[in-house]
Amino acid sequence: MVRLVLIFLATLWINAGALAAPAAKVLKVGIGLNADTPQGQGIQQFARLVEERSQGRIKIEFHPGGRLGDDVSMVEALRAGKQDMTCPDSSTLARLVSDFSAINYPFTFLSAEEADRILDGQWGERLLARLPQHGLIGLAFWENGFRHLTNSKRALPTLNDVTGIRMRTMQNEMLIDSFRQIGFEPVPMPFPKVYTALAGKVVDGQENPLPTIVSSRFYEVQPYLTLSQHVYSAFVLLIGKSTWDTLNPEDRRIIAESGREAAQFQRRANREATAAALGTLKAKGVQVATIDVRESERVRNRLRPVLEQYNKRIGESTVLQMYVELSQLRMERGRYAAKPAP
Ligand code: KDG
Repeated sequence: MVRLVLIFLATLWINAGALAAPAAKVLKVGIGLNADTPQGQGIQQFARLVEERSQGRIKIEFHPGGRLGDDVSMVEALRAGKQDMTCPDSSTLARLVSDFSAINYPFTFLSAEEADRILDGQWGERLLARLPQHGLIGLAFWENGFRHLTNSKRALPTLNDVTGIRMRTMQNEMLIDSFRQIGFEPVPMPFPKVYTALAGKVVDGQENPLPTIVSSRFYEVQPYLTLSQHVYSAFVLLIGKSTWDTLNPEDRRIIAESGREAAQFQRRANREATAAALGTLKAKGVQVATIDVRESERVRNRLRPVLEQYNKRIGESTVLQMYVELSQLRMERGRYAAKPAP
């Protein structure tokens, strides 16, 4: 009798296990910046949306601060199926699809509104559509922001004499060649190594959006800030294609929709952080110089030979289409967008 009761209880236990919800699918997400930055806040918003909409079927395991590697190595980890998601600067995707360099063309976007319209429109969609053949799914463009220069050697109110300044750059050939053309000594380097390189005087300067200069505490080792707004940088929220292919259509829809919705949240957070960052940097004692519109135009003309070379490498139709859409946008507004305060 006892034996029968035990068998009955064991059957109940096994059936209960079989009826229990299947284990959640865990997506491992790594980024280069800290959790409390707009990029990190965007990932946490994305995680909230995904976990809520999938009713817990999908969980996001978040690794900020470069813990899983730098932008280049994390993109390769997605392609190899060793990591599920990341959010690199778009410039690091140019090694796979050269067209991505066009986003970082110096002095191209005059406002965040222009960037949003181009990146969220057909032009940006066509760029993201080039990623699956490289093992990546681009879910949405997020915002890294307008980039400004810092250095530890001297104030730079113009860029007409930057001889001898070793400038850390992102690992993107167009940017490396552009900084060399301006007169810097470009030093391409993964982001997680930048603070130590600045502190150790391995490089003299770096360039990043103001929220990053604050959140990565570059002001501790960079007394001079030049408000140059020389490049607009976008992030791309990516999921590895091998991960994407394991998801059912409903979960793909949830991931894609949440990535696009979190883009709006992240851009707002980045613009709020940008508005606050300059005051913070001044309060930290950073000496601020501003590149004026005439100087921007002078540098832009000086970069023309480099960009003409990249137009050919990227494909002139991609670059031409970007400028056509920008001109249409500017005509719609009846004016060239004024250069916004950083
Ligand atoms: O993960 C994103 C970061 O690596 C970001 O800071 C990239 O702007 C960037 C840089 O300068 O490397």
